[in-house]
Amino acid sequence: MSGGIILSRRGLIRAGALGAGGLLLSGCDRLNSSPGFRAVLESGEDLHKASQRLFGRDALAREYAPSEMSPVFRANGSREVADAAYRALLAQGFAPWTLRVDGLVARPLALPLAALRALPQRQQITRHDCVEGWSAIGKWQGPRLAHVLDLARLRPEARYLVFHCADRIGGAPYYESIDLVDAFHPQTILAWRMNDRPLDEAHGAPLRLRVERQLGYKQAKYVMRIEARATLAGLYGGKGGYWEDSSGYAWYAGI
Ligand SMILES: Nc1nc2c(c(=O)[nH]1)N[C@H]1C(S)=C(S)[C@@H](COP(=O)(O)O)O[C@H]1N2
Ligand SMILES: [Mo]
Repeated sequence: MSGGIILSRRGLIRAGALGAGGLLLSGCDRLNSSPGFRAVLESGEDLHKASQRLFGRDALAREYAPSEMSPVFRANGSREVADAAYRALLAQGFAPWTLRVDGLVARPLALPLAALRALPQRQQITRHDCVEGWSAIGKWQGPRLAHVLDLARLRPEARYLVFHCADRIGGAPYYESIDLVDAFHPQTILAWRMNDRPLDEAHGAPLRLRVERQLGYKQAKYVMRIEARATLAGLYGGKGGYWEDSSGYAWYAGI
């Protein structure tokens, strides 16, 4: 596969033919043509998002040197998963596990870990910031989410990617979601490796999202399924994530 793919009003197009100017134009184009643009600017959270999008759509999160990696990277939220099917997969080293990619895609996928490892890999050393007041610098490796979406062929109606996780908190399933700008950002990866080792259970084995320009709770662990959707309405509490639904955390948690 050559080049990346990006969103335009007409759907997905190859980035190679456009260059950076084209990327920027298609971003502004998309915002301005969106019927809700004015309404979007009226809320504080969306203003934050809009300004990050207009002025730094493709800006990269800072990456660090190996010497700056935290000696300890704490685990937070779920550290173990109770689900019986998950425990059976863990016991088998996730050999029978597949990542399901479905919803608004032309080609639903079931990708084993070996397939994710065989895709071109990205490695990045970044800082994870949790709203609870701690940070840690770690190294992440995996394929770009963009690459997986390219294989699944998003349909033009798709606007969000939902990450369905294996764990529950207080009975409610953990889930998270991002929009297509973050989905196709170069640092957005499906990490199966952390600090040069396969992810352990505490940090989200076998696969987690790294969406580096957002806060810790967006970094979904134990990702079992990625669902492409046109809207977040009608899904659990409708706010696009476990913490968004349960505690009013911002959906767009840009840093
Ligand atoms: N599935 C799932 N993903 C999750 C959580 C969780 O409880 N379950 N906690 C979130 C929060 S609040 C943080 S800070 C990070 C913690 O990641 P870590 O355990 O690797 O430090 O994962 C995020 N992703
Ligand atoms: Mo967090």
